[in-house]
Amino acid sequence: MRFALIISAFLLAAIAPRAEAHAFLDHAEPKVGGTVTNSPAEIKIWFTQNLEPAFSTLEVQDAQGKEVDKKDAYLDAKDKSLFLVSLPQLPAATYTVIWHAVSVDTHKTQGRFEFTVK
Ligand SMILES: [Cu+2]
Repeated sequence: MRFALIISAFLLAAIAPRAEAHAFLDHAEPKVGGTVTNSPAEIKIWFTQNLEPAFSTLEVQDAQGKEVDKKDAYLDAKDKSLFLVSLPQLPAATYTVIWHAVSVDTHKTQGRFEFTVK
């Protein structure tokens, strides 16, 4: 029993550093919390790891929680860590970007941020 506990402690120590390999938001355009003067043609999010497109989602909502993007979220053809969704012309307001990412190592992460069109 004690031996098993020691082994599990070693296993946990070995597994823990891999948590850093999840796909987290690296940077975005428009910037997280940023303000832009023109309605952007799309949202771009660069992740720290390549994504699995079939299970990843990217959505933009207005202040009422209504989805305003063109529902065409896609990965860049050359850079599988770049996730995009197209936008129509947006009126001046603050919008929320909501993402759920499944990285190629199958780990799930999620997050949200706001940007403002002035
Ligand atoms: Cu991971």
